[in-house]
Amino acid sequence: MSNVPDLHLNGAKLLEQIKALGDIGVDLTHGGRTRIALGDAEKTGRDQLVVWMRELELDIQVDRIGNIFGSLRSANDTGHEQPFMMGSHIDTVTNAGALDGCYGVLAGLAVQRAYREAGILPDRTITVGAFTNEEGVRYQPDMMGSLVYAGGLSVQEALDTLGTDGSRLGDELIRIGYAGDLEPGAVIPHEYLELHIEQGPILEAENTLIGVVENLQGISWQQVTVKGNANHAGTTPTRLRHDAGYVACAVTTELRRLAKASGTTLATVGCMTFEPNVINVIPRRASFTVDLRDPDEGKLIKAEQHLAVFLAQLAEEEGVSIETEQLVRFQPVTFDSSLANAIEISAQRFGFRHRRMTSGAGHDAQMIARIAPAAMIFVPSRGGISHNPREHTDDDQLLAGAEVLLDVVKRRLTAPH
Ligand code: HGY
Ligand code: MN
Ligand code: MN
Repeated sequence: MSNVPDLHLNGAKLLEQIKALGDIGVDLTHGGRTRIALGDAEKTGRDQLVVWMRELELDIQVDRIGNIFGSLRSANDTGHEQPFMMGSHIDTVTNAGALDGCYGVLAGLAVQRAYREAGILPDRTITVGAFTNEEGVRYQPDMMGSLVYAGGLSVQEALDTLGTDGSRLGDELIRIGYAGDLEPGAVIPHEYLELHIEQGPILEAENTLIGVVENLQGISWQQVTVKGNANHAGTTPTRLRHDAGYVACAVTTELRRLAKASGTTLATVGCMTFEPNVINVIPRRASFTVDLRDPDEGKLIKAEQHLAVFLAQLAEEEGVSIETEQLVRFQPVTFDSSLANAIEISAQRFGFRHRRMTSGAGHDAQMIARIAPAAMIFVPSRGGISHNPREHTDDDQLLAGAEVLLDVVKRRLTAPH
């Protein structure tokens, strides 16, 4: 007789909590919500999550980098059992959708709620984590809380990180009341599973409901600063210019050419500022960011090398100086095949169309994969849109993803392996 418990997902509660969390930090001017890590709106989101964890009578812990954990302990867990962990993040980019990160955290609570509502304890402790600063908008690197948790960045270094606004991360953590005392990584998960929206166009284009995420592409973030000479826009011949603005735009154009030629490398210049930023003055300074990604480490290195050579050439030709600072460098990650197979079997069991795929976006799972078997489940994003107020996944798709999550978890907890 199978000892897999008969559990039921409370879909209405999950959808209600996704909506309620999505209402925190709403930006009525530009749309969406903005809960930048460790800001006031994110604190409100954190507080709301803790209330929902308390309602489930979870054992709540906060670690020194502000990661929040809610555990539904098994009957024989004296506090040291390696939990089955699910999680993601509740911080957002600016004018974000309501699902990125939040869906995975709240679906994890829904799994724990299914046990609570059935009046049973899991055979293994189930922990849900909300990791600090996944987006890396204010403090780099992104996936910071899970990176510290996985031992990839020291707590002290993370706490001393200065934000784009000059604030110190550790001070903000204290200010919002989430400077916990649990040592990050004190509890190593037995396995980790993250449910997330795809944030890309593939599942929708293929009319497929479940993404079995086998791997995640490499990420390289750089800050580039170009120093030229300010001069009069009307009197300075082109050949005499040292135009930092032109250099920044030339790099952006070259990166698009490189990406198209490569076929798999993606290149994004997301931030760009000029000084003095005046209509009739040749920019003396340009500062911009470069986000390069590729599933293949060798191709990512090639893209970085091509950029470095291109910058050196431009500096020579334009008579400017160029400095680069590496903000993030994560190699591609392969997820656990046994967990991926379990996700695929679960999707088959439900009769959901599914396909194996690579994650284009970075996720906390890529960090936890350093210390435990980890994998991800994707559901479709309408129009492939994310990091945008128009981010959307249909309710039945959200619930299908959560059903697969619950199914995989309850079977992993009861299957000897
Ligand atoms: O940048 C990323 O891919 C993630 O959203 N932090
Ligand atoms: Mn995310
Ligand atoms: Mn994101």
